[in-house]
Amino acid sequence: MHSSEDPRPAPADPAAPTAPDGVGPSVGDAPRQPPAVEPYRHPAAGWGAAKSVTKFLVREGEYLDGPRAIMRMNHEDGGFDCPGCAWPDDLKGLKLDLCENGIKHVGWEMTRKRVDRAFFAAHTVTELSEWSDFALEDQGRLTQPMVYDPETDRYRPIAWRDAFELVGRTLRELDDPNRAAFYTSGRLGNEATFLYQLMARELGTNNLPDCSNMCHEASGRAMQAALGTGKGTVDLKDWEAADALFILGVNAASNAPRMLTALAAAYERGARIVHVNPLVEAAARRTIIPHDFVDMALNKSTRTSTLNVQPRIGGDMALLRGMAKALLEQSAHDPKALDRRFVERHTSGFAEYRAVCEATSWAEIERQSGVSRAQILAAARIYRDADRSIVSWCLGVTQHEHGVDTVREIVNLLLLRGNLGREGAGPSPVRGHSNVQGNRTCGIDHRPGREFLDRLREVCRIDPPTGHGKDTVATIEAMNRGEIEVFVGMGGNFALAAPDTAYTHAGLRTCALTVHVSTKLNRSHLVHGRQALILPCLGRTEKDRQRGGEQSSSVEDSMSMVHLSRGMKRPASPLLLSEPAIVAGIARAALPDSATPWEWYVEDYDRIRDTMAEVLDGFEDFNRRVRLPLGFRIKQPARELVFLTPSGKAEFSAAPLPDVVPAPGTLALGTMRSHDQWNTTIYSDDDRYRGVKNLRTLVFMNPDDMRERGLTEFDPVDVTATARDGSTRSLHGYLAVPYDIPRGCAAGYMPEMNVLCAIGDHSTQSDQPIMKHLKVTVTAAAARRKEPAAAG
Ligand SMILES: Nc1nc2c(c(=O)[nH]1)N[C@H]1C(S)=C(S)[C@@H](COP(=O)(O)OP(=O)(O)OC[C@H]3O[C@@H](n4cnc5c(=O)[nH]c(N)nc54)[C@H](O)[C@@H]3O)O[C@H]1N2
Ligand SMILES: Nc1nc2c(c(=O)[nH]1)N[C@H]1C(S)=C(S)[C@@H](COP(=O)(O)OP(=O)(O)OC[C@H]3O[C@@H](n4cnc5c(=O)[nH]c(N)nc54)[C@H](O)[C@@H]3O)O[C@H]1N2
Ligand SMILES: [Mo]
Repeated sequence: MHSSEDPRPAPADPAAPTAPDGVGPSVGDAPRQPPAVEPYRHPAAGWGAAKSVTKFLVREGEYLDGPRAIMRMNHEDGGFDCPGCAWPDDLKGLKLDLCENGIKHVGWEMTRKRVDRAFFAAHTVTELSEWSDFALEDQGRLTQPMVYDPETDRYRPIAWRDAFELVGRTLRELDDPNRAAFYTSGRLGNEATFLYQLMARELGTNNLPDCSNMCHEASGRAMQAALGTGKGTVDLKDWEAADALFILGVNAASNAPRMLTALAAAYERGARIVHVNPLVEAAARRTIIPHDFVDMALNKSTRTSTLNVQPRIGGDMALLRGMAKALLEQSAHDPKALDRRFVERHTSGFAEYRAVCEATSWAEIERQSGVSRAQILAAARIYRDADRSIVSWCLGVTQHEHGVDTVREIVNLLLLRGNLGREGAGPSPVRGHSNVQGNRTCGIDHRPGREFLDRLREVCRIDPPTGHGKDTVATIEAMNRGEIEVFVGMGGNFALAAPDTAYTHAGLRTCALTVHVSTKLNRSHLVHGRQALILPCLGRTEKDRQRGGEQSSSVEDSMSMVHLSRGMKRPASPLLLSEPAIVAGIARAALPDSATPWEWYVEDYDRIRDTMAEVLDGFEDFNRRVRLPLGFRIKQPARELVFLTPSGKAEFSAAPLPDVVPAPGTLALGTMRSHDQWNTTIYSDDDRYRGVKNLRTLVFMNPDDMRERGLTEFDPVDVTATARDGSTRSLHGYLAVPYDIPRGCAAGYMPEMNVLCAIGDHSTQSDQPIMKHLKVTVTAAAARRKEPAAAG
């Protein structure tokens, strides 16, 4: 077990689960305790959450600073925005609007532990590569810029000026700017985002891969095509006004915990809530409202679900189509089942859609969804009875081959009853990172629109490239072909978050230079190019002092609210720079003759915002409006029933149903997060709401599927994924865990299981890696081996 004082990795365990090519699964803090699984019988949030937070704060030594900072989080009077998730702030702004995982995430950033030069002097990169991902991040905050020294195989300190010059020179020497790629993880504030994309485009490339490419790319593409907007159209007021909420493919209690408050309030006022998920997650049961300490004291919980539907993995589209079919059938004698006036006035393509619904048989719908007709009718009835419905979704819907078609089916269903452009109704994707939506709004897009580029050209006086750049998957493929020489990661942990771990690592190692702007040490620093830099930056909780005084950055939440975030803590080290300052430093070095006033921008972020106001739609009067108590909401034409689509109307989509039924002997496996992790950051090996303790290397399986394979609880198994191109990837020694999941389906944790996601297995609709639908076989581990077997 790794304790905080002992930075050494756990001794190698020969029976430990293994993956190919020495790519080890990342394990949490207590890997050698015996695993346990038992059903979780308590409401979500409440005391379990409070206990877990206390344990975390004590472990992180944040006992003094933690609570005070947390009181400042998400406050209208100028605290910092919770870096945890993209759920919007409580509109009343008065209560403590926070949750267990937000607190952990803030604590993670505010830790007192430090990774200093002495640490890097003491450990070679080869040695650090053997450490678990937990152990790496657990060393604390990075303190100064470091450069890789191949002679000693160590990182050594480098002055900021020299670091910028190294990046600048390497970029200047490229014979083509498209040999560089600039990754963004969704934490980056809007001002830094704007400068970052400006730098890439001034250099001459649209190679702007981002975490959205793995997350909500499908949602953006689908809604753009259907409604002429890449975003959801509702806000929290709509959530408060809805009569029915449909929650698809999101584990809200863990990944958007503040949604629990909205669900409990909705249930209490009589709204119906339907959860669609192969697993019945904690948010589909009961909750104690995360910040309601009175309810906590009384142990008073609220139901958060009317109906739980468990489709097979990938079965959502068939289920939604079944609901639409039911409505259309019923509309013959029930005018409420179909809003004909809305459909006529505001939509296009209805006749084709109706025809495809009629042509799809109930037998096919039941088979593809894995849900009985009776249950589909029950969901359709709730939808029909509600005057105002919201459909909300996350990765369970998007990370599939047919993610775009499924999101379009969500829109189809909403259009049938005119659930758009009015209070309490509409599509509401739950975004991931706290500013991933803002990143797109502010220009991180490898397929930028014409209008945006024209405005950039005019206002910023640069000549931006117009062709499509590379997204995440294309970047990894290009690296492996030797076409990318410089990789810059603005936050995130690309080496672990991206699919096909071994292939991604091979790609990163081909680069001439890898640069990571980070707050903590992670795997991406160890899987490096011939030259490598770690550039440590301020976190969101920290004071950002520039020439013009203390600065704030803006962020946009899942519901298009833009507001300011201001850090309040002393920086973890005096040598940290802000992200805008780092971008400006690199830009100046890479573009010495640039007319962009990089340094001037960084002195006062208001200046960046003034330029953004001229370039970005909906940002007029940015500096004033962003200082309003709750910020401002970006105007959305679709919300006003103005559709920027070719037909000028909302478009139905009549796509055929995909075949998602697993071939005999195979399972559809979805990769997902545990409760105690934040993407690639693992807090512990527990997954409280699913009742799991001390185990991450597991496969959740239907008990009948286990029986069929002669497996019982905790039997070691080999998991082999077969890619479209026929290649296979395996994990060995994972433990089978019986779970309430439909037959033919299985689940396990990201990022460890990225080893199984072939690079070529990305959606032909969105290019998103198909992380929720791996085609796998699970078999008893060969001979219950004692030694790790060679991987296939
Ligand atoms: N605490 C915490 N918060 C986070 C994160 C974190 O790691 N930790 N990550 C952030 C990020 S970047 C993102 S994108 C979001 C992710 O938030 P989620 O989308 O909730 O993330 P996942 O854990 O991948 O879980 C997806 C859910 O989809 C379900 N699912 C799997 N396959 C299917 C399917 O075919 N159909 C349906 N209907 N459901 C399916 C799974 O059972 C699971 O409940 O959360 C954000 N918030
Ligand atoms: N198999 C599988 N793979 C997945 C997914 C899945 O569901 N299944 N989900 C995908 C999704 S939705 C996403 S969004 C990606 C996540 O991919 P990323 O965004 O790349 O990964 P994170 O784990 O969120 O990044 C964590 C790192 O960010 C850095 N960091 C934290 N705060 C800051 C900050 O304020 N500034 C800077 N510069 N750095 C900071 C720290 O160094 C930390 O180590 O993973 C994807 N990968
Ligand atoms: Mo995400």
